[in-house]
Amino acid sequence: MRERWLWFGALVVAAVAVFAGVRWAWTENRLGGAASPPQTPAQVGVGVWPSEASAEPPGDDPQRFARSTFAQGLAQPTAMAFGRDGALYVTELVGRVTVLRDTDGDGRADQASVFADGLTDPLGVAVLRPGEIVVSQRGRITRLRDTNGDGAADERQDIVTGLPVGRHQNDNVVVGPDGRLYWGQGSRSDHGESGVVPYEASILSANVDGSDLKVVATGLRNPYGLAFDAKTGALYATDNGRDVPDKGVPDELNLIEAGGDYGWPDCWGAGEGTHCEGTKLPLLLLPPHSSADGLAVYRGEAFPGEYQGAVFIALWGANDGDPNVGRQVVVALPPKEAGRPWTVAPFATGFIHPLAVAVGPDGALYVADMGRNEIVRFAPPAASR
Ligand SMILES: [Ca+2]
Ligand SMILES: [Ca+2]
Ligand SMILES: [Ca+2]
Repeated sequence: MRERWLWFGALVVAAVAVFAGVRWAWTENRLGGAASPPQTPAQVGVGVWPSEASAEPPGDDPQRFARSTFAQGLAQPTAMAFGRDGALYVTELVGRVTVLRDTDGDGRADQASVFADGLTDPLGVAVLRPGEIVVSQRGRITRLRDTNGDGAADERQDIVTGLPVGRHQNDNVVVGPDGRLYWGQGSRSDHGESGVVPYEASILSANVDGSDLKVVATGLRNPYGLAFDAKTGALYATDNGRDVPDKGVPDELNLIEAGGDYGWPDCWGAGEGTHCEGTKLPLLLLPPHSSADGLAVYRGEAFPGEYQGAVFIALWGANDGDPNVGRQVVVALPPKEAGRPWTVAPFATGFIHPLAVAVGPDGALYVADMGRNEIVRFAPPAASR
């Protein structure tokens, strides 16, 4: 599988290199940025996995990063978001939202409390303000608030309902720089075999009260993770490639442009399949069936400067259980010079099913491992701080 993948990657690089004549004007492609001219696949370089010869993942090297367990005993954590007060809200697949706090700053949570339960398959959480959150649960976006300061939500309102569900559902949710909510909306089917209904396989946005629901971008089969770059305003989203035909459809990292069509159901990878005309290519191709899911853009100050603007992505792993696919966190780096493709390499291994990634107010990287029911923290070793 790996050799076949490397061949595929090499062919993609060769094909793109032949046609790459126009610089990737990425600053023009930011969501809400200046209108960009129509792009054809030939105009963009697509990064492929892995971009470098394999070295020890930096997150596995204790000389470079201190790895510790921030919290254990969760129940299938799916998404994480920090509040301004440093509290970490974690959705768990059992239907719960747990709040974790590290009150003494030792990098280990010492308080855990249930903020809400009775939710259905929550896969996303965004913090509006301390004590007020938005959760993406199956078919609904729900706003929850703790009005009396006891640490548990006592107000609950479904602000968007009737979202399409099936094979996938609405995924993670974030607050954009414009104050609106943005979330990924997965497809009901693998490749459109049961038709495509409005809103499915897209990036959606609404006001924080649920009004003014809009489609931001289309053609994303299951955009599980999305994140804004706090510095540039760019919006990134992962996507899980279709299963049929089972010949190695890659997962993706995408830069989301308003109005963009990202190819699903018919077009995938770097212009494979059919009906690719006018669709947006991904920034990066990731291994087929790796399940590229949660992601975070690094703008903290703790990590070495080379990680500024890096996108950390959790690869959950193969749903057929193949232990050699995914099950790691990778780091995608923007090109150092315009016109070059993004690069991607392993960052850390040793997970069962990493799913969510967040950057803390301390600049550390937090990874929720759904397989181990724990949250792992990566920080520079104390000696180098
Ligand atoms: Ca602590
Ligand atoms: Ca309360
Ligand atoms: Ca795509």
